[in-house]
Amino acid sequence: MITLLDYGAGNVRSVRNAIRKLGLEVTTVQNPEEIVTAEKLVFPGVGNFGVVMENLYRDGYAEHLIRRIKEDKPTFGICVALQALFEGSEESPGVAGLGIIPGQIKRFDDSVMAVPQIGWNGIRIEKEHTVFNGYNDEKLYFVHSYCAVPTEENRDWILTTTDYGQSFISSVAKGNVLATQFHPEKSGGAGLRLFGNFLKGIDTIAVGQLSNEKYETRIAKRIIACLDVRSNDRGDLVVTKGDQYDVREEGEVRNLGKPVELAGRYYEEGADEVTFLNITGFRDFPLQDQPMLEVLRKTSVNVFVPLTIGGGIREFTDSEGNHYSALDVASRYFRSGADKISIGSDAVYAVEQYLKDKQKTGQTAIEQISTVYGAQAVVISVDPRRVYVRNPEQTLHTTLKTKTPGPNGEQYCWYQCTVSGGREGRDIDVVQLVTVCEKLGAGEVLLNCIDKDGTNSGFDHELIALVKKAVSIPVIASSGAGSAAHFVEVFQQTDAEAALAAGIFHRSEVSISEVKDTVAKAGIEIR
Ligand code: 1PR
Repeated sequence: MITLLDYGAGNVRSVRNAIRKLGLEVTTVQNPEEIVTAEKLVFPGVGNFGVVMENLYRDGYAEHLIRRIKEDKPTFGICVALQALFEGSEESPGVAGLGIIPGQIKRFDDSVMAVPQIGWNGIRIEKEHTVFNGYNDEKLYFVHSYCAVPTEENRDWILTTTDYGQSFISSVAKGNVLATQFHPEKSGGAGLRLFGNFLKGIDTIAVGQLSNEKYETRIAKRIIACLDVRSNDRGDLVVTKGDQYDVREEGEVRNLGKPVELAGRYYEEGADEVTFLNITGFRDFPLQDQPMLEVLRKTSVNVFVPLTIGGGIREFTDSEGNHYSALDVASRYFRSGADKISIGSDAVYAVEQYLKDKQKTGQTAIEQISTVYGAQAVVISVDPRRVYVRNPEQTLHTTLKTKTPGPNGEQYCWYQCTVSGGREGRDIDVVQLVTVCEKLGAGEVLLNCIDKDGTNSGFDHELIALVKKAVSIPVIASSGAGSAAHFVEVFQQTDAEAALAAGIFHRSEVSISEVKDTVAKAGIEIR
């Protein structure tokens, strides 16, 4: 029996599902004393260091955790739980950590790499441990902006280190206590094996091999499968796909499959992440009949890679006058199995307001959600469309000189942001949108392109390069993939951290494993 400490931290459902998948039973801590008495405790942590610590102190958990760890009882900490073992964090100055391991948690340097680190990276094993039994140098999933730095004082705790612009501590262990910065419950088969080794306490002589000191770990480019979901005219929830956002064919909504089944297939094929976009979420309130919550709950039972959900993340008042903040809506998604939420239309409105007032309000969905769950949990989904101009002076917006001239031979274009699934163009450009969203606390950009969507003609490299230059958060290239070679091109010609596709995967034209093989053969780091 595994005991889970659930104090309202992010996606605890996935941790619970992973434990069950390993054939173990799981119970949840009901009162603080159980933290000390539990046979094996899993201590997950997602989000902001200060919020996590506040919850631990508020519920009287902190002192019991310290006691448990000092008594060397089997404990597995995940992500911010690793950070909580240290004395404090730059993320929340003045908030004390549990103070078990010497040192402060520091922010990654965003002049070197995109921050947060989001994706699959390797580990360098610094001391032998049975948890690595059967571990085969696979990459594991990380998502964080802050990290623990190796020092002389904490050396006896270091189990693995990882490189991301610098070397950081990717797991710690002493006696029966172990904590990982990566998410075993989101790291596919490799993560489950590692998690199982600890939780089942396999009595094994085989321990993980120490890594060669010179071995450098490298983050992989991610390949993401995207499922645009909506109800068809018969009321069934289906995966659909548009051509330049038009999802109807002969009047009917295209039906390319069932969301949970397709997500399962992509996981098996090696997708690094799965994204669901509720494409009518801007007009229907997604918590009304809860279909997307159900999709997440069911998907997360068998899919152990990160899940992102978008569509309809905004505040809402229903017909009975019940008010839901964007944070309420996002929280429901996180608790149903989402690791990240993605905001489309509401981000555009928030940026318009910011450009008008020239100041933050603290009230936007981006700010509210990233304050509680961390920037890494907030993705901005951008739906831009090209607007061609003869010369840059014709507009106040940021233009670029394009290699694909407009219908009347125009050499320049800017990218207009849209809302409501591309139906309405607004007077802001993509550079304004992403730079302000980053300031407000977004942690990643999902960069669609209406002109390219469903065309199979390759990604819009000019757009991607423009956005990459404007922000230091990771960028997911999206729209237009028509072959495995297009993924190679986008990674060779831009610095995008990830590439996403929909149509080619749904129509089984190219499999995810084929894409990954092709990208790997081109010498690009891949999982
Ligand atoms: O505005 O916060 O409610 O979010 C709505 C979300 O739904 C946004 O993320 C928006 O991108 C998405 N959306 C709305 N309408 C559509 C539509 O297609 N009619 N889908 C839509 C966006 C674009 C991508 C697609 C890639 C790759 N689809 O997600 O998956 O373009 O496609 P491809 O590989 O087939 O070219 P809100």
